[in-house]
Amino acid sequence: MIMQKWTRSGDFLRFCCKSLTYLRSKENNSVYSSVSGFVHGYESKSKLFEPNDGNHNIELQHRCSGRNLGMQQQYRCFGSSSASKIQRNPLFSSLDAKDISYFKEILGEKNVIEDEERLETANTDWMHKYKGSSKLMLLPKNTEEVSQILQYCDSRRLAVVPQGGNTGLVGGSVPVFDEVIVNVGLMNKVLAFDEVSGVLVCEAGCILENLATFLKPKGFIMPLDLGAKGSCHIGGNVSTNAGGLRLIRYGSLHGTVLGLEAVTANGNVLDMLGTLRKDNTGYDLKHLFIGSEGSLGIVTKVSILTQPKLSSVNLAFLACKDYLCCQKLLVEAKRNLGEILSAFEFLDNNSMDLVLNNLVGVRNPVSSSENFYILIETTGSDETYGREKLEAFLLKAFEKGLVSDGVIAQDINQASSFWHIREGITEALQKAGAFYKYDLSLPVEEIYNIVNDLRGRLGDLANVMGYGHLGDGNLHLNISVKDYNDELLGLIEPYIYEWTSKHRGSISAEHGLGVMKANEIFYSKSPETVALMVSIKKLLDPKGILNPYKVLPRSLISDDH
Ligand code: FAD
Ligand code: 2HG
Ligand code: ZN
Repeated sequence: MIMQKWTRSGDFLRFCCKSLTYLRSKENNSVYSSVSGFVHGYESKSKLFEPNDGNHNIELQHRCSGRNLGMQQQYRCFGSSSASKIQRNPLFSSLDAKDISYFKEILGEKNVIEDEERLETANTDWMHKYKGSSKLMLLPKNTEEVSQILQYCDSRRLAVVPQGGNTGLVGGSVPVFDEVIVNVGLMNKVLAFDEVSGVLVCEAGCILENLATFLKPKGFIMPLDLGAKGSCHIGGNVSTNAGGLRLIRYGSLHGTVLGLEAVTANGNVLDMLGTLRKDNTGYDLKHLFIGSEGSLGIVTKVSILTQPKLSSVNLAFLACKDYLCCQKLLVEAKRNLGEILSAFEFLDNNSMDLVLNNLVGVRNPVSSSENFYILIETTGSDETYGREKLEAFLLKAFEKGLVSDGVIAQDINQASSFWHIREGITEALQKAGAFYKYDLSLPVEEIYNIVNDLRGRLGDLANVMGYGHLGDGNLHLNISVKDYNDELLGLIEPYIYEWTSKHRGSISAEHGLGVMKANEIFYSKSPETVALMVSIKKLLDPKGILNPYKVLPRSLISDDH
């Protein structure tokens, strides 16, 4: 009965289920067609992600218990195997006055930061979980300065943390002890854009959202988009191999980054800034720097393939009664929306409640609460085709009982508000209090089993939630708790890692290993593979000054290194 109405009517989706609306008018098209690159953001984000300019106060919540901020030994905050100690590598030098003078000479006084407030910000990660005690942040303006800094630090054996927008979620972007912070935020120029090929060449410190803004009037979009876009740098994105919301459509940065320039620990500048789609001349070494989290070099320039901004963008917010429906919907979406599918994201009811309870002005777009919610975005070049295709797809999905309720955004504001729910979960967690964060790749059919298993294991002790990039098999498993608690952590780890390993998943789908998971790499990589990684690290950074204690197991790196 309902379906008959639906198929007959021009704005049929409205009748199909109470809250499903489709009201995309001709006038709206022009606004809505400019959605990409904007709609994934939300107005409040500029408040959320302040750059490290030191002009704002972060109220630090000193939640790290058992931590000794002295120079020799520090407890890892909230990481795995609660409070495992990290020893400062005794081979590293400590800063002295001569070092500071040298840096002032090459960078100028104002780009050598010793100010306590600014250092407090730069020493603390976005989650306020990891905190170092660096006494110095350097702000180079160009590659030559980065090279001089590293050459000097290498000769003095001063440890260095490369830092971008400091939005990383595994403690990789802040010092563990007194490492010198090298933040490339002043290296923020677009160097070239080719409107024929769509290749953008820019410095590493460009903020992702600024690049999107630069491209918009030219009719292009960045091939990646993530909630932290208002602060994260393209250099940070490359160094973490960030995934985000568009990976399902445009692939990973291993495909879209065409070239880069990086400076290795001894100050060598590696010019690999090619702009070609195809180049099979020997080993493609740029890939070593994509996802190596600042452990092999500082990325200074990036060449990236951008995508044409297409005119037809539609976003549906759907409710599903169980995980099997989500799974089937994904299979159907890939089969039936294939060429226009640009995002397939999911969140469970616990995540929805968390957002509703902790973010201001958010409401559930569908009328009743359901166990799961899915966001499907389509992007194509033909407005009628895109709209009809999505409508037909949703009609079928309702008929098959895969979707129980849903809404299609009717304008840019509505689309923004839908994305705000999905992108706002990370912020909502932060507001709710303490949390343990995991970022897993798993076969899609296993994704929700781990959430259920963990719920069973933790009972009332915690609020376990699952959300993420379902289209890419990437689960963000977060555990919201009242207070950090070692006993609880003991129930979570290594359980999650073992579970993931048993299902041949990855313990880091997109956030990296940082300091949080450096010692857990074996859950996802074979000993032989890790041994080769260690050899590469030792080859490119023989004194181990770049981002120490991160990425690779400390036992394999420290002593002689
Ligand atoms: P930072 O946090 O400053 O650094 C991250 C790592 O890269 C560190 O190890 C650092 O040493 C290294 N690094 C930074 N710049 C350089 C450089 N120029 N050269 C060498 N090494 C460098 N991540 C995703 O993958 N997908 C998401 O959808 C996503 N969403 C997020 C949403 C929110 C709200 C937040 C807070 C984070 C999110 N992240 C996501 C994580 C984070 O934003 C990304 O990892 C991002 O790519 C980090 O960029 P950044 O410039 O902030 O890097
Ligand atoms: C996202 O997809 C980010 O929203 C953050 O990768 C995930 O909060 C998280 O765990
Ligand atoms: Zn993510």
